[in-house]
Amino acid sequence: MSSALAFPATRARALGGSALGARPLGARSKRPVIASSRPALRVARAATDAVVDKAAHNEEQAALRDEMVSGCTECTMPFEAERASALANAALADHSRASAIARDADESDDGTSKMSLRALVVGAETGKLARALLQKGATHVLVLDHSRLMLDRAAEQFDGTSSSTMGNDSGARFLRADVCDVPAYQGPFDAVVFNDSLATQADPAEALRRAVLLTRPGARVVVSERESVEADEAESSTRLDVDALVADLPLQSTLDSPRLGKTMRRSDDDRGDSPRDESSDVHESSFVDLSCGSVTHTYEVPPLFKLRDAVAMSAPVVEGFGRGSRLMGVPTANLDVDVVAEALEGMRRGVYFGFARLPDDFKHGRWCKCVVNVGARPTFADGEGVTVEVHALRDFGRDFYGERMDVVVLGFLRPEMRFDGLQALVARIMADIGLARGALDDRACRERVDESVGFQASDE
Ligand code: ADP
Ligand code: RBF
Ligand code: MG
Repeated sequence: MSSALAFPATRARALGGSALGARPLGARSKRPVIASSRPALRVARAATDAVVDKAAHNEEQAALRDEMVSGCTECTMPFEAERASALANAALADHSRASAIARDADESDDGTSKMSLRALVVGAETGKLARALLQKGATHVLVLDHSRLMLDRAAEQFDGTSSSTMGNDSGARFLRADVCDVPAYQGPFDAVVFNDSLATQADPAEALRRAVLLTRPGARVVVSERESVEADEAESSTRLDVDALVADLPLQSTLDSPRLGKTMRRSDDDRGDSPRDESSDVHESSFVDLSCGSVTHTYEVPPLFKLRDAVAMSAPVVEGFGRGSRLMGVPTANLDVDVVAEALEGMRRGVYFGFARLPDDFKHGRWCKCVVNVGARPTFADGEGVTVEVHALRDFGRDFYGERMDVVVLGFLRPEMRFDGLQALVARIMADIGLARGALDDRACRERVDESVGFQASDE
């Protein structure tokens, strides 16, 4: 069964300037060739090379969708309402923030909640999903699409509705933009839904990474791709491997390693040391729902990115690249990687938080908070090789090359990624530092360190 939606003539309603056309570094990206059940898109994919220009790709997608919309006065999407409802449930149902908001609303005198729940929808379609999200508890929904006409159509869902969902502060907003170009201040989001849009991104892996970076701990990430019921074998076999795309992202899914785990233990996880059933974990966080003509995957950003086990490292501080992260305002003590090689095993590239100290320094011997980057600095062309860089959140007032540094890594913040320049990287590092401070202030986190490593963390 499918519901029909009549589209009357429309006027431009999409908000904001075009974020399309901004060409980030590395705009040329490999795009998988994916078959689509929609003829227009299939033609577009077949016609392009594997290597495409992102801006051109987005313009092409926009044109195709504009054409699709302008060519239909009555648009029928299979399972439109059912699918919107199922996706909104996946994004919000049992969401701890959604229940907190409901509690908050219950407790407030006028029944309105002061808390917000922000959702990001990538792929406007007919606007039904944005509407379902608002009905099911989201307070803000930002809808992205490359096609202005598609956004206009989706926005029409909200014409004539009560002003309570269309005020400046809450409700749905429509933005013609690429998900990779959404500025951090639009978030953080509690839910992100790729609404049949991931496969048509210029670089699906990068789009997912960027989206996850816009989320807050505990957020849901839902990826749903439409698939025709009569999908043949060839079509099913070229389906996006979403689980593979999220493999490097801090999403709750499978356990990569029993020691560090891709899955960071939830702060409220009371399963203690009881053995985890790995297979059931997979199904809890990621499932494929073939109803409503879609394949849907649901993931969760761990509420607190705590590692299952703390990782202790102790190594001399060596010279880095001399580029001077101090110029960035973020000096990083580079640890001798040969000395910490064993600890690094099983740690994936990315940004971590924990505590650090200079054990041989009387004045600075106490533990202080730190952020740690384990990675290859893809923003810069300074070559291969993983480095371990520790930025201590303390003013030492001096350099300490050659001295031993102890580090206890407690949590994972995000995967390492390539930024469009120094400014963007520094802005993100500042956000990392904020998140790390918050996580390390958490009493449970500190107590766990005290227990597992046997030290009393300084209050700095
Ligand atoms: P390099 O490229 O040689 O690593 P950086 O510009 O990253 O140079 O500076 C790092 C050096 O700054 C460290 O090796 C250390 O001696 C010093 N330093 C001073 N304060 C800090 C701090 N808070 N965190 C890390 N390193 C610091
Ligand atoms: N470099 C990157 O290229 N991408 C990153 O995502 C990245 N994240 C970092 C996060 C933190 C908290 C720190 C301290 C460094 C990070 N770096 C990253 C490394 C940075 O490029 C490096 O410190 C400087 O280039 C100096 O070597
Ligand atoms: Mg350094």
